[in-house]
Amino acid sequence: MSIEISDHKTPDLSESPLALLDRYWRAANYLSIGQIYLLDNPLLKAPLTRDHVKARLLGHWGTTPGLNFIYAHLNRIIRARDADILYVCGPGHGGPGMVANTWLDGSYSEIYPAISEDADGMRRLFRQFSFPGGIPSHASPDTPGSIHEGGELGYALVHAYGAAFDNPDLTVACVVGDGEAETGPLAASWHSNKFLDPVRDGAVLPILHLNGYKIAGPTILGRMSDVVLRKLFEGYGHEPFFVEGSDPMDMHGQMATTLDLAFDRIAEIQRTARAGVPTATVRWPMIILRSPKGWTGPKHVDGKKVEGFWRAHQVPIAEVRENEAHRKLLESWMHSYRPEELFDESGRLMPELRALAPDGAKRMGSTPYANGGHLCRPLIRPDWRLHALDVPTPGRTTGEATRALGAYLTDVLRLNATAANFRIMGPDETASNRLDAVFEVTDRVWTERIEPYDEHLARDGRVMEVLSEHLCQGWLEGYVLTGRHGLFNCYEAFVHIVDSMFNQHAKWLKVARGLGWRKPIASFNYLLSSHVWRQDHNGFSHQDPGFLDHVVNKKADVVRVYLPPDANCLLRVADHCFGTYDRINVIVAGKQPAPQWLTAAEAESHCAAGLGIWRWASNDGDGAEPDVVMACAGDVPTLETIAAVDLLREHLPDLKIRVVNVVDLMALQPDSVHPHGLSDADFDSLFTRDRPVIFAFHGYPALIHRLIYRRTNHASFHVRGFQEEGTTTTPFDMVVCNELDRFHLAIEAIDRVPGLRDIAGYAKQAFRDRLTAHRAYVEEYGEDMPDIRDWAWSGGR
Ligand SMILES: Cc1ncc(C[n+]2csc(CCOP(=O)(O)OP(=O)(O)O)c2C)c(N)n1
Ligand SMILES: [Mg+2]
Repeated sequence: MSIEISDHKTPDLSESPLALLDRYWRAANYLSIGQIYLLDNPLLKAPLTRDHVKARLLGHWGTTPGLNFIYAHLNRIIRARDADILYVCGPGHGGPGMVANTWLDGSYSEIYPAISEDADGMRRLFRQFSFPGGIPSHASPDTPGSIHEGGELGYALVHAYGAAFDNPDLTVACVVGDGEAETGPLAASWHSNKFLDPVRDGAVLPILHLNGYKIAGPTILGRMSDVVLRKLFEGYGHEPFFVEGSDPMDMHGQMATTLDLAFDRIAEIQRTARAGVPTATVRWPMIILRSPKGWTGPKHVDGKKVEGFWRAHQVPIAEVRENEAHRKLLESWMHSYRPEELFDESGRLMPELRALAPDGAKRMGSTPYANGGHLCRPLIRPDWRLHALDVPTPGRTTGEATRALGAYLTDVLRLNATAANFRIMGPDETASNRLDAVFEVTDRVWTERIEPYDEHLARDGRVMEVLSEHLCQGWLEGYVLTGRHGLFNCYEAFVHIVDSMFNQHAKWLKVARGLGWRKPIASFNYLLSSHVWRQDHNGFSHQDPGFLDHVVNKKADVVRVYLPPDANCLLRVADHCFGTYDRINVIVAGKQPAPQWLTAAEAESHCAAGLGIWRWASNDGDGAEPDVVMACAGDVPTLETIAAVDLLREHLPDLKIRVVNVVDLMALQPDSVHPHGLSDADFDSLFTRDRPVIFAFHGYPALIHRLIYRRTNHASFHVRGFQEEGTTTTPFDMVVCNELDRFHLAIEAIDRVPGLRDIAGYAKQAFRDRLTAHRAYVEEYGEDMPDIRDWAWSGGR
């Protein structure tokens, strides 16, 4: 077994600025290693013993020295230029580096006073890392200065751009791992620069961390020559600057010069653009930092290459407790940073090093941009009732729910134009989802060439359309995390593309909510339109309501799911969502002309309750229990339910029917599980304790069972929803294919109400006949039967 430690050139202690900066970097590296390894003896004043070392060695060294190098140099830039910089750390597994740096600049101890700026604080800092009861190993919400956990790789650059939009004074320094750069979302993210307006937005400085390796192999970009890399990134619209090597002092020199150049370029681009000088396509600078993975760590361990290789990725010397030789090697590695030159007797950072870090809110660990709630101004919301549709009688007028929302959003954009804190993201579907009224007051952001015949494209638009759900999601995450508001409108089926990003944002919110120092941020709002039931142009590939199943896995505190049955309910729900914080709101609403049910006043009370009996559609109002509850959630299931009730009331006038509509899906869960949940008593009052409930649901039926399985009447719930049957067919045929249509619902009611089956044979047969007629008609004429197309609720209010 053998080990070699990298040579550190001893800087001349008469100390040039860069030699001082090198010392600062060594301090961050020392603290990073301490976090991975040590329980005690933080300053190594005593010989390192077994008991000083953690039993389980967890963390990532390989990326960390590079992250620390960048951090130290950004500190210099902030001081020199009084810059506002947010550090987004793509390889978030380098958490020890982020934590070390925020401890060095004092931010950490201000937030967590127990981790004080002395030897005892350093001991606690080391101990807590990746330790039960302590902090996680990544740049998680616990980490000051972070808006980006970086656990699931791929989203660094898109978060950085989201943060930079509408923040003209901010520069986001975004470190992208070269492995991370192989992910789909990151690969798409390079195009974000086409959506950045140098006049009203801040800047993003991508720093590609080309340490050559991932966990266990080389990276694609790492093996490309500089010539090829330059072409690649020029193609993406960047001007790449290379910083390459391993000699620390040489690298400090290169990095300082290059960062100065990059910040000069950014300033020049912004100055020119803000002075109104027309510019050709802007070429934003970026840095390609080619440095060894595990830089300054052991070169070889047990004869195997570590520094400059993937073996440096996690814990480079593994058997430190059991193997005394390994322990000695760790000790000499840590001593190679010469802690006595970095920290005074009491464990405080030497004052000349502390002076290198910025002060107050300029510190990257304390910037308010990384704690967006501090900057968040409530969205000014118009009165949604101004956009409400007139509904004199339920089910007799038609309207397009999302079109009404578009008009409301237009007002939102107008009212918040000065605050410049609201954006709408979507993969090319704003108009298709019928939100196009917004183009009366804004445009799509576009900084590329604009042709005279193009429509609604402008550098300063507030609608962001790119055919990448990853970018839409990530931009909006970055935007709300830095204190703004927005809406992501998406086809329902394709929002699955960001399942995983949704997960990560939900996890972030869950943890952030438990940290008193993180201020609430605006909720992330989804509008899922072009939903499963009305994919008239597209068919099976576009028919999938499963995002809801995915969403409800997450902590009840964080997620809300709304299924407004008509336009007025959609307006009320959306308006509510825009006033909420620290949540993910998912709204599913159709864009097609559909019957309208509730007046604005009715929508207000119905949506406030989350669910309720629709008295006008029910006939059990005489105090007796109903024979059957017809329940529904979602616009199309609501239509089919009301139509089924119409049929049942016509054919079986003595049947006592109660109609319950559910807008807020989470209300179905018990109040012990979800804050919006109904008490068991209230649930039983609505759905009865033992009457059959025919539930027509927008999504997969199992989800309803999952939400209500603890309820008294669960055994009597018969849920119909999407059965994975789909194609390009008529709207009514879609529901028939999935047995969610009015006839199947009515037949189910007959089958489930005790005694009814025996006396309702004629009605049942009539309904079956209609289904047979439907099949023949659609296959003959390619559209729904006239009595289906023209159906309207025959009752009143
Ligand atoms: C999406 C995703 N896939 C896989 C992983 C597992 N993983 C963690 S680190 C890593 C390698 C990262 O390499 P790179 O981005 O080059 O980071 P660095 O070399 O700076 O550590 C992988 C694959 C992950 N975190 N996220
Ligand atoms: Mg790498």
